[in-house]
Amino acid sequence: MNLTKNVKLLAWVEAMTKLCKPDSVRWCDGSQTEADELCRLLVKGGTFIPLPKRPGSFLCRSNPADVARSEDRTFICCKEEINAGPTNKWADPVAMKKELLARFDGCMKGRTMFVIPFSMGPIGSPISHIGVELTDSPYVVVNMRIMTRMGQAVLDALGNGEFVPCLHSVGCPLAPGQKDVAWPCQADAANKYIVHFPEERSIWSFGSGYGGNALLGKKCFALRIASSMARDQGWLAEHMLILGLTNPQGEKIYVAAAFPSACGKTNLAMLQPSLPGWKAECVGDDIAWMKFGEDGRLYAINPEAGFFGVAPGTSMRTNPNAMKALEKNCIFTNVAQTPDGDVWWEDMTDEQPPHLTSWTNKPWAPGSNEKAAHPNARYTAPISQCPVADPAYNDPKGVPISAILFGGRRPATVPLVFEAFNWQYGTLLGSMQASETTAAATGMVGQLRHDPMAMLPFCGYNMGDYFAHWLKIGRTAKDQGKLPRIFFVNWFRKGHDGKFLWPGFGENCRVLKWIFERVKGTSKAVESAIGHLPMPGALDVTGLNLSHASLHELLHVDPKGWLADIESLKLQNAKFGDRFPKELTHELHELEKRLVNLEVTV
Ligand code: GTP
Ligand code: SPV
Ligand code: MN
Repeated sequence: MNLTKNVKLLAWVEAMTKLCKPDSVRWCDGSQTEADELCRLLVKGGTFIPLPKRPGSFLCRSNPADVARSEDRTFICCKEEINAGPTNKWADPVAMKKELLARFDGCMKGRTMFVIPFSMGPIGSPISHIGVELTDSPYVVVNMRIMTRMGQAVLDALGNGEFVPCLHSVGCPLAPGQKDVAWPCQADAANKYIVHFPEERSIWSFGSGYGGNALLGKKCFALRIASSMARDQGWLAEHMLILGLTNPQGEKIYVAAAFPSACGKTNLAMLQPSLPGWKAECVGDDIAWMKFGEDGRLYAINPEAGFFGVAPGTSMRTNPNAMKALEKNCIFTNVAQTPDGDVWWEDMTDEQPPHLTSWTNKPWAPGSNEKAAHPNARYTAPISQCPVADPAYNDPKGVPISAILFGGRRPATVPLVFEAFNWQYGTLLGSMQASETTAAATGMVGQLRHDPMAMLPFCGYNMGDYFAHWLKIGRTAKDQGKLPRIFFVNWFRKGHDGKFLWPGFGENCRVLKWIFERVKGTSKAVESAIGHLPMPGALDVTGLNLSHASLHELLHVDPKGWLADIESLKLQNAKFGDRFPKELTHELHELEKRLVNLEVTV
């Protein structure tokens, strides 16, 4: 049953049904009854295990070959290769479409094709956009129901309007009578395709059931397709958390922060401040869409309705608000199971349980060579269950952003916090971002890589043009004074002993406090070669067990390290050729000059 008269949607669903040849087609209404029914089916098929201690929650183990985003198999298919740029994998759209048509032909045999209408952003908001995902995975349906606004209400809002078509298949047709496996997917990486056609604004994903590859509203739509829409329409689609920060006097600002995958967005977004009287509230933990308002300020919405968060490391000590959001109605993928039927992951508790079933469904005990949970194990949880959800997370207007933070995992070189001189230089800093790779994508972990604005895997077009777009946003702002201030942060600087110098998590509010006071014009800074650093004493470290030496090291500017970064950056930037904005070449040159001068004085 469907309740839409959208001609384009009906025609597309019919055409894709002919292509994929599912046994049946089911339009999702988004209701609880529907979700319950699908979860029962998933339990019956062995995909889901109910979690008695967490009402409405399930554990799920993926195929071990399908645990993270497949960046190597992610394609941007625009007509001209140059428009995908040197950081994306490009393929000719016609050739790719042919290849995909062959792959999708009959790929849903023996399965149901679900039609999922979803809204990225509050239904009806002028900043929101609608997509429709077709999938043969009920796991995708129940996750999309948490991650987006989904179902009949979206079809009603869509009317005869535009939507982004998103086609997804796990790529495992079933022969008559063939028994399904718990996690169908194409285990061979070469058979996975995460494909974007930015010019026709469509997404085709084949062979993977994993989050970022399969929940197409998220990275595929809200970042890759949306970034190219944003370029055309003068707004920003970014890999950023959004949080509200209130001081003890009750004044409030909103902050957005871009950190690469598994580098601390969720944790900062739900931060429990250690400083008395300060309050942090969460609008979003992964994606921000930002547009100028009538008043000249940049307003952000979170296009998502849930968290698809990294489980390992999440605990009552590090992120109590996430732990509370996980008490019910959640899906846990690739975590470990306790003997009494609950979930566990590394660092969830100080003591490891004596016996577990690992994410690979094997007996596990402390001291085992393998991790109990996969390092990229994830939970799916509704934002409405977060005890510190910001009252405005559903506001169609969005929230005005006062500060933008860039950051990443940098064991050396980058100080705890500093502020850019202005938007143009801040854009340079964003373009210089680098971070150690994490388990969020398949491949090496812990390798330092250049990841501009935390968007390396998510920018849907030439990143040189993306930098130019950032500059244009700054240049064309109605009121330069109302642009967000830009900061750089690094919780991950390590001392000589190889340990993190900064305690992180709830203590990050000390850095946010300095940023808040910079925005309000009340905190002191010293000018350095790289930007404004907290003046000695301006960073509130009262009550922290932090030595003078550690604090000094955290805020130290190391010209040698920076100059080495700049050398490797120049090689990266050269790849963009004339698409790399000359304003940034100029900013980089000025920075280099300041650093050379600093080096001769120290
Ligand atoms: P994606 O969902 O992949 O985009 O990641 P994210 O940026 O939301 O990362 P998340 O907040 O989930 O953090 C990932 C890992 O970094 C977790 O294991 C955290 O425990 C760890 N982490 C987060 N914040 C901090 C911090 O302030 N200090 C330290 N040392 N570790 C942190
Ligand atoms: C990330 O990898 O940045 C994530 C998880 O937020 S995924 O949805 O898989 O992209
Ligand atoms: Mn992310």
